[in-house]
Amino acid sequence: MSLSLYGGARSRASIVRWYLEEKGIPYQWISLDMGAGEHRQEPFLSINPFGKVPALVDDSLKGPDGGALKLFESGAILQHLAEQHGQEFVGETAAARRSLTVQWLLYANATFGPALIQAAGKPEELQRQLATLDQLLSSGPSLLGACAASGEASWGAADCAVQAYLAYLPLFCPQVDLSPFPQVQASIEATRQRPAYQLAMGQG
Ligand SMILES: N[C@@H](CCC(=O)N[C@@H](CS)C(=O)NCC(=O)O)C(=O)O
Repeated sequence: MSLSLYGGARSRASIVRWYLEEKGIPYQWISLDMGAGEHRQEPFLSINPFGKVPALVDDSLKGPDGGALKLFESGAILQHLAEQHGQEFVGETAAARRSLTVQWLLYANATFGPALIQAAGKPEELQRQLATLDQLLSSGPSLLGACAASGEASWGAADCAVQAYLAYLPLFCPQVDLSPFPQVQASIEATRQRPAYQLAMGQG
C-alpha cells in the first residue's frame, strides 16, 4: 500500500500532511514547484485536471480507470483518509461520526474558509463564525466530542480541517482582534504546539 500526497510550499496540502503526520500514516510527499507551474502541467494534470493541490494517489484502492485511486479537494482527501486509513469510523458511533466529519469538512472549506478569505470585505460574517466556534470549542479539543469511537474525545479529520483554518487566521487576517474569542485563541495556540502540525507546515 502506498499513499502519495502532492503539494507545494505554503499550500492547503499542508492540512492533509498534518493529518497524515498526526495519525502516523505512512505517505510519500511529492512537492511540486508551483512557482514554475509544475502543477499546471503533465504528469500532475492527469492526477488533478484542475491543476490544484492537494491531490492524493492511493494504490490500495482502484479508481474508475483501473489504476490507483486519484483524489483532489482537501476535504474529500481528509474524508477518504479518515475512512480508509485513520480508522475514525468504527464501532457503534461510526455512522454518526462519518456524517459529522463530512459536515465539518464542508463547513471548513465552504463556510469558514470563504469567511476568512473575505474577512476584509465582510468582517461581520467572520465575527459571527468566530463567536459560534468559540462556544463550540469550549466543550473540548474534539469537535465530534463524546461521539468518538472510544466514548472519549479524539482528534480527527474534522478537527484537522477547522483547526488548520483557525491557525491560518492570524497570518491571513492580522487585523482581526481575537481577544473576544479565548477558546479560538487557545485552539490556535494548541495547534501551533503540535509537533505534527509544525512538521507539516515546514516549521518542524
Ligand atoms: N478547494 C480546494 C482548493 C485547492 C486550491 O486552490 N489549491 C491552491 C493551493 S492552496 C492551488 O493549487 N493553487 C494553484 C493554482 O490555482 O494555480 C481544496 O481544498 O483542495
